[in-house]
Amino acid sequence: GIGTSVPPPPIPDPPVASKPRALPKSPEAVAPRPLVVGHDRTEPIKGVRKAMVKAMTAAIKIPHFGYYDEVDMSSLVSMRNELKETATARGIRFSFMPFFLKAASLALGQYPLLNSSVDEACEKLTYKVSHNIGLAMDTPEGLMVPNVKNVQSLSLFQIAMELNRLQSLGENGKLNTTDLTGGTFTLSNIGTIGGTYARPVINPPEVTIGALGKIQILPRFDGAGTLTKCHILNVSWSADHRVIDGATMARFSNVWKAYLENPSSMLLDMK
Ligand code: CAO
Repeated sequence: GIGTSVPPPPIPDPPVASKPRALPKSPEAVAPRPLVVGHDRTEPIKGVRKAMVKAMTAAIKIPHFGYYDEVDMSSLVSMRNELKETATARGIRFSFMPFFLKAASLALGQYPLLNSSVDEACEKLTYKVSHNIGLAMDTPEGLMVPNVKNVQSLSLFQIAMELNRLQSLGENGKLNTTDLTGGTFTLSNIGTIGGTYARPVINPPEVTIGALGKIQILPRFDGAGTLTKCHILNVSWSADHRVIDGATMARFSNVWKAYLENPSSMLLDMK
């Protein structure tokens, strides 16, 4: 009743094992105990979540083509460590995202179809001049997709500065309409949380999205057949199969991957 409090049951001491017990072959049967706390709660879907309902309901009508690959990031991991020191000295956080975005922009230069937009009826394809690359951002308010404008004309450091700005706005719920609209292509670095492969959903009217997994240290054979320690990143692309064929997606992915695997080659093609 009110005012009386039931003390919690004492926590039993763990059993002292005299000799190691063999592991049970299957989980031991435990009588289920109902655990009911509080009441079910219903709330209206609003704000960022409501925007997600609208965008994703439209997106899922698109026939998605999935293409997956792995990228050896070993060279890039050491290059990033060097550049990170310089960037930190300039007061800028420097993650892998500037490389992912720049490599995407360089590859989009070769495959501009993947930087196009389609109208809702899918009757017109617009090739976009700017590479406004969106990044899925996990913010306190939920999923937001701000974009870095004109990645094709920014240096890695300028991309990093812009990402720092967008990230701090995102953390404080202050992203504005300009930052959130006009994207032409999206990357989702879910690898900051974990995972390998994903199945990203296209952000219409864009036609391509890539999801990046967590960079893992794994054994791989090099060209000479020697087993080496590698930093492996998994990428999962989704493309709008109404307008993008699988071969184009695969060729684009190969170019993007080659830039990341040979990061100094990016210097050759950067403007
Ligand atoms: N694998 C391993 N480590 C990674 C990594 C990856 N794929 N990506 C980033 N890291 C590292 C960074 O280098 C950094 O380490 P250092 O301290 O050594 O620099 C650390 O993880 C933290 O990175 P960060 O989060 O500060 O910065 P970021 O630029 O890499 O990522 C952002 C920014 C916005 C992409 C990320 O914060 C985020 O929100 N990710 C989730 C995206 C998401 O929700 N996707 C799903 C969308 S669909 O619902």
